[in-house]
Amino acid sequence: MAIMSLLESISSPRDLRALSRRQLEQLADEIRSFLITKVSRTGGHLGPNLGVVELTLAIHKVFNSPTDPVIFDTGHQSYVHKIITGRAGGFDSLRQKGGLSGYPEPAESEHDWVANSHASTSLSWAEGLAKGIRLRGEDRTVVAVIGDGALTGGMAWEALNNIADNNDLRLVVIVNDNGRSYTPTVGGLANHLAGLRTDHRYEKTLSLIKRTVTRLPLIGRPAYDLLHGFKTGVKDVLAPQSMFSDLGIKYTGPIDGHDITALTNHLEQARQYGGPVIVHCVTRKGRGFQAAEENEEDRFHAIGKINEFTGEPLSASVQATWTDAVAEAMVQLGQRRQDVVAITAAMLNPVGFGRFAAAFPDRTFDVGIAEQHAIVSAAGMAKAGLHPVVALYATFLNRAFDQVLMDAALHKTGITILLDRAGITGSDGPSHNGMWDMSLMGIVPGVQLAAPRDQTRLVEALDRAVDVDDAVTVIRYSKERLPDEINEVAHVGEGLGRVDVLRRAEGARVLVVGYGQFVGTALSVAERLNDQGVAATVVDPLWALPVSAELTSMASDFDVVLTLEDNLVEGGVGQRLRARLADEGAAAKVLTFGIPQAFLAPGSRDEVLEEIGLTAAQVSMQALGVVLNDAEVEQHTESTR
Ligand SMILES: Cc1ncc(C[n+]2csc(CCOP(=O)(O)OP(=O)(O)O)c2C)c(N)n1
Repeated sequence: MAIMSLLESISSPRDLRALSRRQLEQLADEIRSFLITKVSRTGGHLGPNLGVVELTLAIHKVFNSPTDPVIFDTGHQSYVHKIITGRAGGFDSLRQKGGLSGYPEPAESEHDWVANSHASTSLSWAEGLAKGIRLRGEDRTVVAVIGDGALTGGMAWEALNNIADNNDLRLVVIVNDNGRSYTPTVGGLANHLAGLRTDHRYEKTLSLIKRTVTRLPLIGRPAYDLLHGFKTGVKDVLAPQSMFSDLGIKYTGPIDGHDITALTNHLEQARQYGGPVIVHCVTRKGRGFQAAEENEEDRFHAIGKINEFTGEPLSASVQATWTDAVAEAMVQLGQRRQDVVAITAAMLNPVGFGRFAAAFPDRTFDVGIAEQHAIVSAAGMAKAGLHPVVALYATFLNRAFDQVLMDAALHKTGITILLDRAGITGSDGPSHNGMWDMSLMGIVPGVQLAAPRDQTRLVEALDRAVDVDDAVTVIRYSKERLPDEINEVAHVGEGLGRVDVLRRAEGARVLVVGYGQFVGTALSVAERLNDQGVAATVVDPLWALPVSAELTSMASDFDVVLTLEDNLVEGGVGQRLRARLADEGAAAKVLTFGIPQAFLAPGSRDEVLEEIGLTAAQVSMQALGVVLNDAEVEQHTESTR
C-alpha cells in the first residue's frame, strides 16, 4: 500500500516541486511499475515511456506546464507526462474507445498542446509557439522532446535551420537519444550522436569543465558562453563538436537521462539561458523492465498484451498477417530478381522487410523516418536501373504525396509502393487510419493501385508491379489477419482491367463491389441480401485504380451497385465508378459505402467500423431499404456524398 503513496499524491506537475531528489527517484520507480502493470494489460508504447520517466519528471519539475508548453515529438512517449498531469486513472482504458488516447490529446488536458503522432513535427510546433510567445512579449519557455529517430525526419532539420537563426527564442530542445527508432537508428545523424555519446575522453573533459563552470557563480548566457568557449577549444583535439553547435545553436550534453539531479540542473540552466538550447540526454529504451531491456533489437517499442513479469505475448497469434505474406513474397522476389531493392522508413520489421534484409543486406535501405526521401531516393534508384519496393504504413504516405506526384510519377519511374495498415486501424486514433492513400493516389497520373483480397492476389500484384518500369504501382493491404483464399467463380478482362466474380446470383439487380479486406464484408452483405430475397452478385476489381472499363461495363448491367471500401468515400472507387457510369449514361444507381471525411475517434477496428456504419449488417440494412424502396436511392446517395 505505502509503496504507491507517492504516485497517488501526484495530480499535477505542481506536486513535484516539493519533492526531494530521493522522493523523485522513488516516484520514478513507482511510475515504472505502474507503466509495466497497466500497459502490459492494454498494449501500447511501453519501451519508449520506460525510457523517459526521469526525463519527464525533470521537465515538469523545472518548467511550468501548461504555461510553458511541452511538446513530445511523435507523442508515443507521453504516458509519463499523462500520469503527472492527472491522468493516471485513465490508464485502464488506454487506446480504447472513449478512453485515454495513446498520444497527446488537447481535448484530454490543457497540458497537451498538440495532438501529434506523425513524427518529426515537434520542433516546428515549438518554434512556432516560441515565435508567437516572443511577439506577444510573454514570459514563457517552450520545451520540445525529440528522439534520435524523429530527428532523422527532414522537418526537424527545417525547424532547426530556423531556430538557429532566432537566437532569442525561448526554446529548449531535448534530444532523447536512446539510439533507437523501432530498431537502432541509422544514418549520419545516428553515427554523430553515437560519437558524442561514446567518446569518453571528450565526456571526461566536458564533465570536468562543467563541474568547474557550475561552481562559478554564473548562470544563463554567461555560463553557456563560457562552456561553449571551452568546448570549442577542446573540440579539435578531443572529439567532433556537436553539429548543433556548428549550426549556431547552444548545445549541452550528453547527459545521463536517468540521473534526475543532472537533468534538473541542465534543464534549469537551459531555461535560464533565454535563447534556444539543445539538451542532449542519453536514455535507455525499455529501462527497468528486464524483458524489454534484453530485447536489444526493439526494446518493446510497441507491444500488444503481455505477461507483466515475463514480457511474453498473452495471445501469440498463429494466423498470418498481410505483413507476413509480404515478407515471404519479398524474399522470393529477391531471389528471382537481382534488381529488386527494398526501402523502409525506419520500420524494417513492422513492414515485414526484416527477412529480405537478412537475405539481401546490400539491397535493403533503411532511410530513417524520411518518407519523402524514401520516394525520391526510390525514383533515383529506378532511374539507375533498379526496381525499388518502398514499404510504408498507409497513413505515412500522406507526407510523401508531392514526391509521388512530381518526382516518381511525373518522371515515369518504375517504383512499387507497398502500403501496410491501409484502412481502419482503430486504436492508434485518427492519425493512424490508412484512409487517405487511395484518394490521394487516385489523382496522380499513371498510378496503378491494387488492393488484393488474399495472399495469392497479393503475390500476383507484386509480380506484376515489379515488371512495370514506367509507372508507379501501389499495393495496399490491411493490418488485419490475412483472409483465407477466396477464389473467383468467373472473371472478365485481363491484366489491369480484370474483374473477378466471386459470387454470381441469377437475375440479380444488385451488384456488390468489394476489394481488399472488404471482400469478406461484400460477400457477407450479399448473403444477407439474399436471405431477404434480394439476389446480389459480388465482384472484386483486383486493380482498384484506375477504375476500369470492364468494371464500368459490368456495373451498367445492374440497377443498383453497392461499393464497399476501406478508404474515404471521397475519391474512392465508388465515386469514380458513379462518375464513369453517369458519363456513359448508364442508369445504375451507385451507393457508396466507405469511410467518412472525418477524424475518427480511437476504438478497436470493429468498433470504429460499427461507428461509421461499415459492418455487413449495417450496409445490408441500408442497401435493403434502398433496393426495396427506389425513392430512397437519391436520398442515400446524397447523404454519402
Ligand atoms: C512520419 C512517421 N513515420 C513513421 C512513424 C512510426 N514511428 C513511430 S515512433 C517511431 C520511432 C521513433 O523513434 P524515436 O523518435 O527515437 O523515439 P523512441 O521511440 O526511440 O523514444 C517511428 C518510426 C511515425 N510515427 N511517423
